[in-house]
Amino acid sequence: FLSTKTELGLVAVGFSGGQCKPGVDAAPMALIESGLVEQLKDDLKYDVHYDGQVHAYADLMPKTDPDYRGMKKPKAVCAVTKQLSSQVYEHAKKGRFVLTLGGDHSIAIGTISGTAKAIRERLGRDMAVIWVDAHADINTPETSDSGNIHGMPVAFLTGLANDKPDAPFGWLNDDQRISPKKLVYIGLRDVDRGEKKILRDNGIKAFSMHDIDRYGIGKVMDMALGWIGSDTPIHLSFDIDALDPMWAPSTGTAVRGGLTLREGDFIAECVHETGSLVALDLVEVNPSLEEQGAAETVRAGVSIVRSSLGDT
Ligand code: EXY
Ligand code: MN
Ligand code: MN
Ligand code: MN
Repeated sequence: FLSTKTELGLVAVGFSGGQCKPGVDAAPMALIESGLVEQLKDDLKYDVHYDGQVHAYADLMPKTDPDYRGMKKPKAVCAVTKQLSSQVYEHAKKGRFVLTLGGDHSIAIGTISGTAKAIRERLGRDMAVIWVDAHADINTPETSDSGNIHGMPVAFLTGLANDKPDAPFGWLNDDQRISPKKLVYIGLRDVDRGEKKILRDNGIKAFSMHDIDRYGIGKVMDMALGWIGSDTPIHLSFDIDALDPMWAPSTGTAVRGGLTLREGDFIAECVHETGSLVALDLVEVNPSLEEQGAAETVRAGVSIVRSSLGDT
């Protein structure tokens, strides 16, 4: 589904407005300073297209940003995701693999909408999404208790939460959305009551930690990829909090009982092996939360990216 196997567009997104803890905006720089770009070029032989900056979108930040439908910072998240959507789209429409380093998970509204639109235009195909996370991030503004938009991106991307054309997320069109039938979760263990109902009512495929304990990660990946079907472009959205805090402690909403780093890498390797992966988000690394665990968490993030891009 890519123009060549080696063209890669990199977007660094220093944005933390989808949740309340500062520091997640520093992740792209921490990942890049640990040598990620050189590794992609020198070890994995990618032709990396990177504008050399961590985007903070300061010029897009509104003067005032009152809550709307209970959402916190709706204008800021809207402006950033809309801009990011076109950045990702520009890479994807040239047939490049798109790697986005976040940032909190609200940025997936931008990344997935960008690839979904480009894949439809280039290939006439609907894209699948594999969402690896402790959380389902599928609250609507109305079901959310926190109002944090990083707990809502999937609801907007699937059209389960909508917004009027003139409202913050009114910019999202059908050609930028994904079908709930083409969405698969892996790693869930902290899902809100309202989210569970949404997953059930819409027949959304989800593999929780319980399923991973029962079947093992190998069988779960067979089932997850079987659900999507071969020959379908895949966008992988990887929240570092899917990993157990033992491997990734420095993240805003850590939940115990998660994936080992090896299981996370295995998921990434399996998705890479399909040959259908067109984009990857790595989100929610927050180097400022844990003095001890920050370096460990950044290393885990680098490992997931490398595994997704064919490192073995
Ligand atoms: N479900 C909770 C909420 O909506 O606030 C927690 C969401 C955490 C989201 C993290 C990024 O994956
Ligand atoms: Mn090139
Ligand atoms: Mn998430
Ligand atoms: Mn999460």
